[in-house]
Amino acid sequence: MSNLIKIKNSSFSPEKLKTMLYDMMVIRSFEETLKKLYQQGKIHGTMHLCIGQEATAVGACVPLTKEDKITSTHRGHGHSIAKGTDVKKMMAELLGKETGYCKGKGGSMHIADLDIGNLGANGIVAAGLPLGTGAALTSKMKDLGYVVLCFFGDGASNEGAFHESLNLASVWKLPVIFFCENNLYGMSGWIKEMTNIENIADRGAAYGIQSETINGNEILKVVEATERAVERARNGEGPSLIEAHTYRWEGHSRSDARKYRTRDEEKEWKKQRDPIALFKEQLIEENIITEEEFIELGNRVQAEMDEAVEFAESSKAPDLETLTTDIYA
Ligand SMILES: Cc1ncc(C[n+]2csc(CCOP(=O)(O)OP(=O)(O)O)c2C)c(N)n1
Repeated sequence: MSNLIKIKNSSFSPEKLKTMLYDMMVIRSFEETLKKLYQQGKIHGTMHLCIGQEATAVGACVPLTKEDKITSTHRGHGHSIAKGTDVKKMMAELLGKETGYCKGKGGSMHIADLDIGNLGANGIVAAGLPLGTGAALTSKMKDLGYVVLCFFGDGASNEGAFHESLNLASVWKLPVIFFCENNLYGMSGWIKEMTNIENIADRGAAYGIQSETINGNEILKVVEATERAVERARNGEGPSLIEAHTYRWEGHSRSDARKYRTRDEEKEWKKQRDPIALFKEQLIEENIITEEEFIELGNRVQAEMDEAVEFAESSKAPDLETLTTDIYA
């Protein structure tokens, strides 16, 4: 615990700190619920879960306003929830119902909500970076004042789109934050076999971008680093690259037997570095919440999830006649 940022020195009210914990718990509960619904055959296709990565999603969105934007990845449920995307409409989308964000025709990887600055999840690895860079260019050229934060994975940092985006964002001094969730694996590819550098953040130097590597499982460290980057962006000092170390507890997608890593490694991350447990302990240690209040938060999360499932299950499936509407190919 000694390495954690002291809450008493942080600028957040107890209420705000509890909201951060609550939001992380909602993300985990949302995905635990998806797992069950998937097993019951109520969710079709696949999905990519971010259980274990809740602190990066929530922490990175805390310093953003509603007007600021995010772009996400194929592993986007947590990012969306952290930015304020409606959980009920997300649940309906995953269950393929017409009350979902894409009327039930997009599923897990196509959730966006422009009203709250969520420019969307994306099935194409690294595609969120040029999209976010473009949105940041718009912000700068039209003097709109918003900042864009692009989530991406360690695997995505090997794509050309990553390098082109960083280069242009730097040259044009765009208000964009490149936020890498380094969870050690891209599908079954271990980072040490995929890159020959110590830190992905080191790549920022090649483009003249302010970069740092942080512990992505400690939410306040994520918040602090993102705050610094947001301030730079708002001051016209251009982009930043943040590499946050974290871990996805589940497989890459539902069909992954996780043969490329050991069960001991997984256990170690779950036991020692669970972002929710770490933050909860910290809040209890510093008398921000009690064990009873934590249980109460858990009950509230469960009620929110039950409501979302009820909403999704009682919603209508799209009519067959709409099969070819809203299609852009
Ligand atoms: C351009 C492109 N190449 C390959 C794929 C297949 N693919 C989907 S996810 C993934 C791994 C991405 O790893 P990373 O960026 O580290 O994100 P993580 O899954 O770890 O969150 C790959 C290779 C894809 N969807 N798009």
